[in-house]
Amino acid sequence: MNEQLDAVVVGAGFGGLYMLRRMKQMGLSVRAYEAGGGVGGTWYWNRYPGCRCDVESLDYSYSFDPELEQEWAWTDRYPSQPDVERYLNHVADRFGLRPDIQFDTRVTAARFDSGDGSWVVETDRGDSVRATFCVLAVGCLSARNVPAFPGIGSFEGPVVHTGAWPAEGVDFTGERVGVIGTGSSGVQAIPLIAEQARRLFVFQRTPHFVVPANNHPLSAAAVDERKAVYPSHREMLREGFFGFTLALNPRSALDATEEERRAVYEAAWQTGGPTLLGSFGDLLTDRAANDTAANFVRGKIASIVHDPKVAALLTPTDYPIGTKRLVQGTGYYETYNRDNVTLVDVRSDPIREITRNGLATGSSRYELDAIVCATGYDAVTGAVLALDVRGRDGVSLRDHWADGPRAYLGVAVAGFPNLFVITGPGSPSVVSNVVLSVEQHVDWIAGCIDFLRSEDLRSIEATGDAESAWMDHVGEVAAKTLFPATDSWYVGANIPGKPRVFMAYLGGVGPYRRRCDEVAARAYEGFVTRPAAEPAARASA
Ligand code: N01
Repeated sequence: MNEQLDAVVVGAGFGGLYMLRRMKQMGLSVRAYEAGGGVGGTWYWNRYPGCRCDVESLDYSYSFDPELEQEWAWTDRYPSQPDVERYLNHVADRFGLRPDIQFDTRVTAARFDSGDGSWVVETDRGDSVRATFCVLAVGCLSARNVPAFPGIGSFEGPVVHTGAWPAEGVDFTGERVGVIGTGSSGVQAIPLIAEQARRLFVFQRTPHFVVPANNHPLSAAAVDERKAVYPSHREMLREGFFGFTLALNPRSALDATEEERRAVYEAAWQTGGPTLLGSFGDLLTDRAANDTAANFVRGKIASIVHDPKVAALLTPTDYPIGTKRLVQGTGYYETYNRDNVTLVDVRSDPIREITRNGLATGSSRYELDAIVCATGYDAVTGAVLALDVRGRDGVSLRDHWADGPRAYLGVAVAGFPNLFVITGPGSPSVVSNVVLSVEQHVDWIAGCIDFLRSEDLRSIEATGDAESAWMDHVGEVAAKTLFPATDSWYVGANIPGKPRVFMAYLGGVGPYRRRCDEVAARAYEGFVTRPAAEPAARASA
């Protein structure tokens, strides 16, 4: 007989830890399974040089406990990977969460048993437990994408993905290193690898727009100032658009003169971070407005990079700025002025194969001692579908999502009773401060479970109609922006064969929260609930 729990939580990153905390507070019997050897999720695996968050520390942290918020001392404007990992370890200990987490254990399958309305959860360690609720807190950017380069297994040196960086580090001293990929991870790692390696070859397929992060130590005064107003600050973020501190100027870029725009963009460049995208109200909705910001950054690239041919290669030309994640860098463009760094354009001359001792493009060969894949993730859905999830009647989630991911409010899936996906497809997740979004989801799920228990209900399930209507809304909102047309991981374009759907909700975290709250206030409108005694039946959809 399998062990019977109230809930299983898959993952012990920001989402899993807080879900575990809430469920323990509610008195549920709960176990979290975590594939890593420690807590942190993304922040456990991404130990590559330069890894740092692109949301500010004072925003990228839990708000659920005022004492935690007051006592924790962030030191930098943007937290480094070790900073965030330390913080999450502190959270796990402070709230006594560790005993309920089984580490080094990957959940392989979650199957709904219609007979007793339980989820049967299985792991790669041979565990098989039953739980009334199953929460997938597997992360939006955790299923690594390692392209199937022919010959990759034959390379004699290390091949390291940025999202699976060895804890002991990698010493590139005196080596010839190839980095494939120039997104957020590559841009952070490249300047530091360049300082250590003898030679660095950067294999770039698509240039990203990179703005300065302008990270710096936080002054004690700045921290105190924020701590003094934390409750109202958090409330403002919750009601806002992105959920992080960003001044959004409503004015159109096209209403400003060239001189005004230049001054605004220059100030944003000096401030660093995402500031540039808040400079005018229509940068992400109007191509002509967007071009003004894109051209400003293009001018910066030309002014920083000495070799005009290299500068041209580094300059994005065929998509609007901000529609791929705006990358924040530190000394990134300057790195290409170093004698030991070579930029290789693998758009015009694609990678043909990895050989025993290097990499071959269509026309050239590069001898390498180590290869770094900064090649990103099968975002939002990859980590969910890595599990064999089966709902009512044995329907697999993979089949349900065959034409693109679908989830009501980004949290619940029709046909999968009592299954919750934290920051799932159709939630603001990856276009927001994900910690804030995680807290919203966890609180909403906890409220939902409370409701079921107080009403003596056994299960809740999104209807197909509610799910479809929500995904239509997500698509309609996205269609009003410049995002969907760009080949980005937001639309799954980086994964061959992945259905093209804009996967995040672009309506803003404030309006999203209100919609979720309304649904709850209307006794979970768009869901079907069933009483404890009645076996789960098909939801009307
Ligand atoms: O991944 P990416 P990432 N041949 O998908 C290239 C968050 N994050 O790990 O653009 C050659 O952005 C690919 O090229 P292309 C953040 O949300 C945050 O860097 O597809 N190249 C691209 O250049 C971010 O957006 C932080 O043409 C190939 C790169 O690999 C998200 O995670 C830090 C290729 C992948 O870029 C993902 O970022 C790190 C191939 N076959 C990550 N396949 C911060 O908070 C892929 N590429 C700062």
